[in-house]
Amino acid sequence: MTQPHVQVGIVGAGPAGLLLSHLLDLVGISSVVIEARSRAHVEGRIRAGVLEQGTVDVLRDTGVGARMDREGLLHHGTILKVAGEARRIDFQDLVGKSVMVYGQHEVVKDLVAARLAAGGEIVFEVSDTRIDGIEGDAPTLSWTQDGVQHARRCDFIAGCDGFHGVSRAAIPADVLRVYERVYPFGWLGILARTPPASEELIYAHHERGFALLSMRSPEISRLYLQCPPDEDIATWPDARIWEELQVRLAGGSGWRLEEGEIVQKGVTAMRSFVAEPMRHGRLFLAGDAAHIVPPTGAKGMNLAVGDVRVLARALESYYARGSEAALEAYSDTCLRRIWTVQRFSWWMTQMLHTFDDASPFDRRRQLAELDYVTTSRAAMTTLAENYVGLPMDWGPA
Ligand code: RFL
Ligand code: PHB
Repeated sequence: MTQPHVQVGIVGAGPAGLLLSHLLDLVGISSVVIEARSRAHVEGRIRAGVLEQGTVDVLRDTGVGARMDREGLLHHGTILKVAGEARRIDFQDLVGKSVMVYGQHEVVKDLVAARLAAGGEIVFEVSDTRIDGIEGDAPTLSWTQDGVQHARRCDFIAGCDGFHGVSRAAIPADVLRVYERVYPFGWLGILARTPPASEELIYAHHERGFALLSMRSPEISRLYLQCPPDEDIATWPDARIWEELQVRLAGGSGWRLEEGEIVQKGVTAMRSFVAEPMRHGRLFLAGDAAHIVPPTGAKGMNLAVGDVRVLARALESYYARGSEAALEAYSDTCLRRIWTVQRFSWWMTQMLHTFDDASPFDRRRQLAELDYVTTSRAAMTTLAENYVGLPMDWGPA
């Protein structure tokens, strides 16, 4: 079916694709977003929960932050717990910034609503997504919906289709370089109907493994346990999950988590991954399509926001002034920030988890690092600066 030309074809209605479409619309650039899953699925997918201050600012400044400001929970610090002893990292005191706890699926809901209210085009439940002609100047985005094939000529295509999408594979194998580290553990995550036992997130290092206390609202807790990467969730009945959380998070301190109904649970494997370059011809990768971080630093969605902000500005400068300089620089601009965040996410991960092959020396060194990072003001400042987020325009001046 022949359809009108669109300036930017966007694959994927996750945070990256939706925010890109929104930012482009604000500067008068047309886009279509195609999405493999249903609207209900993307709006209900429980994932990230922590927004950096820079992400909060982007959402607020572009008119999609009202519900976040009403319902999100502003956090001025976080707690690191080692063998039951809690030590606080005070973001406000150390770096004068905060983070917002607001679910990624809520951000997605707000962005879908904003795009539809502005007359934006989001095509859900597509299959057979194809990207052609990216090495020429008129690429095509094609898909099937309800048995009907569609094709759109575009100026550019943005691959925002996550780690398992098709965009990255459209870059020739001899051009793409991949850097990867797979961790020997995963996270078992639950959503529970119980008030969070702490006002701030608790990152707990325990000899039985890492645990994290997070939240979605004053009534809903989000909790994680380090587990084997291929763990069978069936071996974790609710009672076992609570028992393990009590041990790792409370650590014999007398304080206990309030247990409640577990409404969702699942296991996520953990990896660090970067694909370079993030641009080939007229295709630009953004978000998880180009990189994955382990969740310990709470960075995945924030990196996606950083990428699309850079891409939206580069496209704006192309359409407004005919300049390709920012598009040419897109990959290098994003990668500098991405690698800095990769380093932080890897560092938090190796510091907080237990490793089966750790020697007694490794164990003592890890405990010394945790002690240092929760005692030295310089070390706490480093953690805080990275956790609240590096400036969105991090990179060469
Ligand atoms: P997404 O969200 O994966 O969206 C990609 C979209 O593309 C669609 N798609 C296709 N559409 C059309 N055609 C195709 N062929 C397609 N193939 C795929 C998919 O259906 C999907 O809708 O990628 P995006 O937009 O780049 O966003 C990235 C974030 O989702 C991700 O980085 C974060 O969730 C990571 N993450 C966290 N990030 C944070 O910033 N803070 C956190 O606290 C945080 N915690 C987490 C996390 C991720 C987790 N999991 C489950 C991976 C905690 C967890 C447990
Ligand atoms: C979450 O609330 O889902 C969450 C919070 C902090 C992290 C990872 C996930 O580091």
